[in-house]
Amino acid sequence: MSQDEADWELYYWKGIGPGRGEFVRLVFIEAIRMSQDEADWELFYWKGYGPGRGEFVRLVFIEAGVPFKQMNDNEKNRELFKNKKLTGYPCFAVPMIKKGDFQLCQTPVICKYLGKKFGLYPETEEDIWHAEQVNATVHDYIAEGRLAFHGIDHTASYFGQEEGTKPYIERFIKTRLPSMMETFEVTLKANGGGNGFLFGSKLTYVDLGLLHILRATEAQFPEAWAALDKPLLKAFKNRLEARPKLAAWFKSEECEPFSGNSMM
Ligand SMILES: N[C@@H](CCC(=O)N[C@@H](CS)C(=O)NCC(=O)O)C(=O)O
Repeated sequence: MSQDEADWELYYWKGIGPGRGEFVRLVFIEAIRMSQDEADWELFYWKGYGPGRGEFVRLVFIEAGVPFKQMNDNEKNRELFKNKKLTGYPCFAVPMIKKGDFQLCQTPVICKYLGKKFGLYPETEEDIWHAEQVNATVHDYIAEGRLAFHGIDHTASYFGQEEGTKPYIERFIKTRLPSMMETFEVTLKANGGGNGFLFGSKLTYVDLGLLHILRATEAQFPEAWAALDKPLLKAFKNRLEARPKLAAWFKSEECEPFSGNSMM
């Protein structure tokens, strides 16, 4: 162990009050807090299977301009999550974010947490709760869409159930897709006519979630998307995709193309 890595020791009296030792203790305590704050954000997710649920989280980091490290070694993640070798606070599945000792999973919860932390968050009490509501609907949509591609066995790969799951995909395209898109269209419209963001006059983590499912829908169901008469949603998607940090990300090599077999 190098000298730098050795544990610091503080020699002081005990039992006669904090004394001058307290000056030193406070410096250590604040330094530890700061080093936690400055620790890198890490995002645990799969690599090579498409943007997946990880993309909801990436878009929040990217729009906020906050650097993050992609922990996307599939073998290591399999060991941690499938073989249950993860230490620290229990997390069921990726995506998971980690900073210092803090780790958190469940995509809608992660996005809300980061949105609040990075200022991509509504301003009023009512908007905060409506944002929560719309965020839940966004994640219902992606979960139902994904399920349609796994109609026979939702824990197995799409490959192996391509034929059997076709009716579920057809039903999703005919029923849930238009119904939920209509809900998103009118939700957008409810905020001053629908030419800005979902809530108030600032972008939030929910706008980014909606952007992702619109992109996933277009990629997965190009015909249904083209036929969809939802002018506000389509303009919203174009507007958000053109934001400089997001546009740069979508063009980058690191941004994975949609897999085409589960909206992911
Ligand atoms: N409800 C969770 C679902 C997480 C989830 O299903 N993650 C997928 C990747 S998108 C996974 O790796 N699942 C492994 C498993 O369910 O064991 C969320 O929104 O984060």
